[in-house]
Order: sequence, then structure tokens, then C-alpha cells
Amino acid sequence: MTIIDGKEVAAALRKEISVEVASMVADGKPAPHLVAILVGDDGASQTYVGHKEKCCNEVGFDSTIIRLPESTTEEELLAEIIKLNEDDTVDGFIVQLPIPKHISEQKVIEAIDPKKDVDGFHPVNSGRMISSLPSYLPATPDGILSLLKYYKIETSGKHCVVLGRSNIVGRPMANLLSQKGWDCTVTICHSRTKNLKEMVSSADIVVAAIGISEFVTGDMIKPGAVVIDVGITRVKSDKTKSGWKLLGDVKFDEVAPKCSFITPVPGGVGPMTIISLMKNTLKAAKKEIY
Ligand code: L34
Repeated sequence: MTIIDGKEVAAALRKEISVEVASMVADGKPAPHLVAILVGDDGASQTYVGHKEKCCNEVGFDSTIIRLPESTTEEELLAEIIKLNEDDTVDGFIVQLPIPKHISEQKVIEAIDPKKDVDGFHPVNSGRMISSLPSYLPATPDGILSLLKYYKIETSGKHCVVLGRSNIVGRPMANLLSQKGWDCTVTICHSRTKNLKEMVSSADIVVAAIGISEFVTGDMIKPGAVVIDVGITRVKSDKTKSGWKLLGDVKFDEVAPKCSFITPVPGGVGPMTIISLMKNTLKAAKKEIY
């Protein structure tokens, strides 16, 4: 059993990106510039956006965080997005999710210029992705593909079960794995799936992205399966200094001994989500897609 080291893979890709940025800057071009909008004060979002800013610094990107209060109106947020769409010094930007409930997530996503949509959430980008056209790929699924590639995990003809059908992870992941080059046979399971345990038991590759901590247990896993854990839930703990710990969607201690490969939480998919956002921002600066 191999524990996939997302931090190691992210570090390797970070190095590749840094080299490219250094050569762009040496040619007199501006460094890629990523902007993140953070609305409200969700603790996890603060951490994730902080990691994104740190990674920008490490690869030589310019980065800006726009912090807006929880009370921001939809109109105000849309106005901020329009400004960024029109700002030539900004290559790409994201609105960190979740956003407050009084703002329509869909309106926000559709207000972003697809050319600057480095999250790949705009329907133009997801539509292009489904048609195998060049597009910004959503960061978490793209990060998972990078892990599979780095560890030379065979996907062709394998049965992959994706748990979860979100627009951000489950659905794009299932679609990408079914595309040419990855060639998986894919099943999407969700809260209404019947015989979920049997479905998962038949999988060569399991991608768990349902947001229920420790949902996938040892008895569900076929021996030798590859298990990718996207879940990240904060729970209180009296065993850690911080007073809380992170749990994945997979019961790691039970599942790991049965796997060929497994991602840990933290240190698995999370760091790859960040690096894939950097890849998209570099593509935006180089105008590689649009
Ligand atoms: N717009 N919203 C937008 N784009 C995204 O790509 C995201 N996502 C998800 C939530 N909302 C978003 C992220 O950035 C999840 N996500 C994310 C990013 C980074 C990490 C986890 C999720 C991460 O850094 N994980 C670390 C541990 C972090 C910690 O200590 O809490 C890890 O090792 O898994």
C-alpha cells in the first residue's frame, strides 16, 4: 500500500511553474496575477485562500485578496466581479465558495468572464470541458488527475466510482475520467443511490467527495483498489494543540490496509487543488486557452 503524497507532487509542480514564471519575467513580461475574493469570515475558507496566496508567492505570481464582509450584497459582489473582468492587470480570479446564502452562487459564477475563470466553474468552461475542448479545468478534479499521472496509476478500462455529484468535484471528475486518455468506466453515486456499498465494492478506483466524514469504510473496498479522498471536515479534538482535527470522507485506518494507493487528509488532494489553480492562472497569463 502506498500513501499518495500530495505535498510532494505539489512541490514538484510548483518548481516547474516557478521556472516558467522566472523565464516570463526575464523576458520582460509581467508575472501572472491571481485575485481571490473572500466574502465573510468562514474559517476554512480563510485557511484555503491563505494557502493560495502563499503558493502564489512561492511560484512568483502576484496575488491580491479582496476581503468583503458577510453583509456584502449580491449587487456589490457582482460590481466587484465586473471590475476584475475589466482590469487588464488581472489574469484570473476566483470567488472562494461558500458565499453567504443571500447571494446567488450561480449568478456570481456566470458573471465571471470565462477567460478569467481560473476555477473553471463558468458554464462556458464546464461545457467546453465536457466537449474535450481546451478550457480551465476545475482545480480539485485536475489535481486528482495529476496525482494519478504522477504515481503512474493505470486508469484505462478501470471501473471508477465517484461518490458525490457536485458541480465542483463529483460531476467534472466523473466526466474527465471517462474521457479519452483516462478511459475509465465511471459510475456516479449520490444520496439516492441504491446498493451503494455494492457499487463501491466493485470499484478499482474510488473518488470520495460526498462531504460526510469517514463515510467510506473498510468493508466497502475491493482489495487493491485506489482510494482518493476529497473530503475535509473539521471536527473538535482534545488530542491536538489547535483543538480540532481534519477528517476525510474515508475511514483511513480501516481502508488503507486494503488499498494499493490511498490519499491522506490532510496532505493528499488539498495541496493539489491549490497547484491546479496555479496551473490555470499561468495558462490565463499566457492566453493559452482564450
Ligand atoms: N471558488 N471555492 C472556489 N474554488 C475552490 O477551488 C474551492 N476549494 C474548495 C472550497 N471552496 C472553493 C478549495 O480551494 C476546497 N478547497 C481547498 C483548498 C485547499 C485545501 C483544501 C480545500 C487545503 O489546503 N488543504 C490542506 C489542509 C488545509 C487545512 O489545514 O485546513 C490539505 O492538506 O488537505
